[in-house]
Amino acid sequence: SQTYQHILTSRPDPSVTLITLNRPKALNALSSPLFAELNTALLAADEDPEVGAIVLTGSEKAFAAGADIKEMKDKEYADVYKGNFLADWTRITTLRKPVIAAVSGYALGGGCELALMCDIILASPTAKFGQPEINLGVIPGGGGSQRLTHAIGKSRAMELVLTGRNFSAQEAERWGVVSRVVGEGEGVVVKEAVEMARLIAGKGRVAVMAGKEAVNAAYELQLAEGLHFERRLFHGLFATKDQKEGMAAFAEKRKPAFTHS
Ligand code: CO8
Repeated sequence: SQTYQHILTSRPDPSVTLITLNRPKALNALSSPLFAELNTALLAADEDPEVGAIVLTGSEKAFAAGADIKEMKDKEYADVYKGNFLADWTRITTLRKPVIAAVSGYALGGGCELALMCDIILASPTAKFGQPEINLGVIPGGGGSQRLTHAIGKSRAMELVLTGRNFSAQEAERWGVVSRVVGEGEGVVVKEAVEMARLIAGKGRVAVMAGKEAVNAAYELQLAEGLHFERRLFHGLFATKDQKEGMAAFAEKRKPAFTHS
């Protein structure tokens, strides 16, 4: 398997890829070299037929403390515009398989935005989210003004983006940013995220992909179009072996053996 400098990859279960951001000295600050590796690892996991779900995590101290400020500080407008800076930092949103973020410690700026790009966020009680870009004379550049506003509403998003204050795991749970806060303890959030990934990977993968597509459509489409899209995906699943197996297994009072086809 490939070796990386800024991330670690492992297979805690044959059906799950775990990607760990690994720049401990910089609190996992997100740099261009890190994203190049992250994108390679994400794409490899998305294409691996053995893998059904992906977990993205950082360290106990930091999921990621934002984009690498030292890499950014001397950039000029013409550089970032011509080079389309950040354009390839959203590759994770194009994956077909579910990605679960397991967040401990700081998830600030681009770190918060990267978590928001994932399909599900689980948080440790130590998680600290925030969009502190305003303190650096800029604004969020990776969806913080958009995905966060969708998640928590205008007034809260406005407060966070304009004051730059952090918000706690408990606030994130109350506001629906995270699906839940797990129990205390080192490694607990990663363990729970891997367990959830394993559970999802055991479902029919065609249905899982369709479910992800359908929920994501709720962010892009008007209600009538979204409902229509969902209905068509639902109809389409009757062409799969997994639908026949899933419903036959229920009728026969046994566990389904999905073949992802
Ligand atoms: N960039 C570069 N280096 C960083 C970053 C960062 N974002 N965060 C921390 N580091 C480095 C520190 O410089 C320090 O390095 P050194 O030891 O060489 O001085 C090391 O990590 C440890 O950090 P601290 O000593 O500061 O640790 P503390 O525990 O005292 O503080 C904090 C932790 C509060 C998290 C603090 O490090 C901090 O405020 N970091 C910056 C947070 C921030 O402003 N983030 C937003 C960055 S801008 C951004 O993210 C734009 C997003 C663009 C879109 C991205 C799309 C995915």
